[in-house]
Amino acid sequence: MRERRNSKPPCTKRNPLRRPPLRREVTARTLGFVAPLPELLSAMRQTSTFAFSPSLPLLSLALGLAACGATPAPGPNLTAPPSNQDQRMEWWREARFGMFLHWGLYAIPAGKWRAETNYGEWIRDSARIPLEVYDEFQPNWNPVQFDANAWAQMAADAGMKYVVITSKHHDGFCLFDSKATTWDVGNTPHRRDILRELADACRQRGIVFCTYHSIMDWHHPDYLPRRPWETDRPTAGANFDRFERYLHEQVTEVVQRYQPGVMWFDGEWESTWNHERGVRLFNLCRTLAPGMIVNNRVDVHRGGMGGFSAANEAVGDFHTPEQEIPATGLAGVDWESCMTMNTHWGFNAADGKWKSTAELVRNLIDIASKGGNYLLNVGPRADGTFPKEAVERLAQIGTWMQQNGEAIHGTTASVFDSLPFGRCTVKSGTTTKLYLHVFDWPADGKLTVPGLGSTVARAYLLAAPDTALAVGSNEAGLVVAVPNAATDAIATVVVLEIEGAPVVFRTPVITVESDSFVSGVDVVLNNRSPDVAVHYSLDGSEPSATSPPASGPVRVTNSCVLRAASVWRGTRVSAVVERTFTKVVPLPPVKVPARKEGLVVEHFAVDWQSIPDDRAGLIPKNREVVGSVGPLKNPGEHVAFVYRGYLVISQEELYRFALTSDDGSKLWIDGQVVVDHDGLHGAMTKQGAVALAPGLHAIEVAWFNRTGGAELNLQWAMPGQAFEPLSAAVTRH
Ligand code: H79
Repeated sequence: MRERRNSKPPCTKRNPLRRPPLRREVTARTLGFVAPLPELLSAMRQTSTFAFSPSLPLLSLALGLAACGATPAPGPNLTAPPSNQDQRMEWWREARFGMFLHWGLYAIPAGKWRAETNYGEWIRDSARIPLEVYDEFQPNWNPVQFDANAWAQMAADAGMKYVVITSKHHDGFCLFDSKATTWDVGNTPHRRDILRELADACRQRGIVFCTYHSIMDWHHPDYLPRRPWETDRPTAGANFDRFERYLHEQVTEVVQRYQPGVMWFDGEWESTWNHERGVRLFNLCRTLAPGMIVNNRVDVHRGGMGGFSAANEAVGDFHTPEQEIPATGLAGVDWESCMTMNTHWGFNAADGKWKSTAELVRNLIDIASKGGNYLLNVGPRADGTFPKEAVERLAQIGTWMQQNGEAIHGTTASVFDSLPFGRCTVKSGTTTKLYLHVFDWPADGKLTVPGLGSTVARAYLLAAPDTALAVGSNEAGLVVAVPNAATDAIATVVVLEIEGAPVVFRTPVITVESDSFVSGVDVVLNNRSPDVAVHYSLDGSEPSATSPPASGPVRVTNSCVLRAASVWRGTRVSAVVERTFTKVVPLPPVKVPARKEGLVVEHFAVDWQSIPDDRAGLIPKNREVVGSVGPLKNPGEHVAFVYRGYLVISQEELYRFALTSDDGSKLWIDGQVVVDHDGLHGAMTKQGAVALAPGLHAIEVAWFNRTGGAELNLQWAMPGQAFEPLSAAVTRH
């Protein structure tokens, strides 16, 4: 439904990542520590000086050392009962900043194959390197300069609180010595267990060690599909169920041996992966380590690189926008933007397009100000060193973080919709701290903060907390007297301390199921700020302090333009928002004789990229009667389904429809397009609405899948009610 915040009115469906955690039987296994004791003891030996370290709550807990008086800092407690999502996410939300590490055999060609120099971790696929040729990299894996302590120290010095490393990327090669394959570091001249060394080095520095594990696997014989160009790799005998067992076995190895704080899946979009397999893998993770965080790519519902599909049943703990920062964050869910430092994930020797330190730090600030995490990538060289450009940038980021880390770690999203000079992060408590990250320093020494009603108890530069700054106000807002020059060219942080929750003059947000209605519609007006009221008008007049206040949902029963603004102490303090509401006349029923229950669905073998207007002449290869539109079971590729029949309407109302599909789909009622969700895309949901009079109404749904993941689901809802699938009882043919 909502691909992004601010797109459509929020639907009434539950947010996928806000769903109550899966309830599973609590057994000794789910609560017990899953690593065998010898491993634990060896971990203890290797980190014995850290027995009291706050970075080891897991060990402390498992071995009963908590009684020694150490207060554990936030960190994953992987054995914690799974019930509390806030508890599970606590360390991760505090962290805000982590390091992504893409390292594997692809670092050896360093992006170059024949004349091309633009490859990365996808090199085997992009350069079409046959398996037996790619296999030749394995004996050449010998990163003699690999120093896990140096890596972990660079992450720590940059202010990063977690590290996510590729236990396996799409090429299938494992950075740990797996019992399930020889396609791993254990079978190289180097032999050292990269993950073990890095996990230990991270824990010694209070960094949470995490792993990236690709579902897609271009090496395992049972993985399907093959790359389209791999015509000489036979698929006969390949068994994807057996691959799934291999995947589970390896994930179990990784979790039990290295106890990652996050399991970061990827490569989930091919046709063989589906929601059921995603749920099984997710449940495996929850069983192995109930406190471990799992990203949304375990399931098939990410809905494009932005990753914000509202599929009801999707599992996963956080969303994963890739190479982008969502314009206004992702409302109401945990999210992390992963981004490269240059333009490649894996090491590419020819890539000179490095982002500046200023851009990287401002990305971190921007993301934190929107309530997300920043996972910044490094692609180490084959010899085990970081590219010098990465080393420099990490050190420079560290310099900024050393001074300003307080304004990032443990903060939450800005309370302002936008600020003219930069960004804001927040630390709440009895005293709330607003961290103003100033990108554009005011030349006149006056920093204006529009829209803040709170009284500021104290203002200061984070770099000079002992010098109080004078605070005044003018008609534009609050004004802080700041030095004439910024202390930091990247971002200078000004701190405002205020008592209690901040009073902010935000423009009201209108939340409503639909802009059209039959009998009436409830409109929620909210400016998300305490002490500031929302006043509205329905007659086109300018809303002011004398207009009625919205103390609850406003019921609209006639066509009108609703206008609303925030009012504080008798004065309008925000811009006006408006929305047009239309009373619609329901479509009359169609006159057809009595019918049998269900819809007719016809299956076609076609190669659509969009739904053609002329579908009448197509010859179906199959036809059946069904009670609902989706879900589908292994529908295959290059297929289209067309559903036709009638809907039984018993109540005159506005009916909302939510159409989820991968690829495109379209819904017509009585010949009118109600949801146009056409085109090639991943699993996403789109809504539409239509007013219907009692009786029968013609319904048609067309859907197609070209290649890859396939999904279709149609749900409908009456005003104020939850979406539900169609059923045989309300369909006819
Ligand atoms: O590991 C790095 C990349 O190698 C990996 N993700 C990061 C963290 C990556 N794999 N593929 N891609 C990035 C790009 C893939 C894009 C697409 Fe799709 C896959 C386009 C169509 C299928 C996923 C599903 C994105 C849109 C729909």
